[in-house]
Amino acid sequence: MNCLFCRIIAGEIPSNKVYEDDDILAFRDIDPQAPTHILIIPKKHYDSVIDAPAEVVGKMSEIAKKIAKDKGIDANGFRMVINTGEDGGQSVKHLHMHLLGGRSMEWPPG
Ligand code: DGP
Repeated sequence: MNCLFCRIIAGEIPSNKVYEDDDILAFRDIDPQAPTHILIIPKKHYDSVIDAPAEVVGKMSEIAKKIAKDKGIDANGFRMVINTGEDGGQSVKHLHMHLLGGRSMEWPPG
């Protein structure tokens, strides 16, 4: 298995888990870009959002909202980001959603 996130799901690589069910795992990003930076991933491997069914992306969104509430970043606001492909800045080729919060971010301006 050479997919990094599949190895995290399998427990071969440790992670700081914040949520897990039969379909979804969420864990803290190793290189946080905000005070709260959590990755939400499906346990079934999809290279990117292009390959994933709507139900999977929908469930990831619901879990992200739940975690945002649990972590107390819902009141001030947060971001849910899915980087896709080369130009989208996707470095790990296993679908993942970034949940970022805890301070305002610089983009978009204003
Ligand atoms: P992206 O650039 O959208 O593909 O985001 C990949 C993220 O994965 C990036 O923010 C750093 C994170 N990451 C990479 N390797 C590991 C790891 O081994 N453990 C954890 N927790 N996060 C990782």
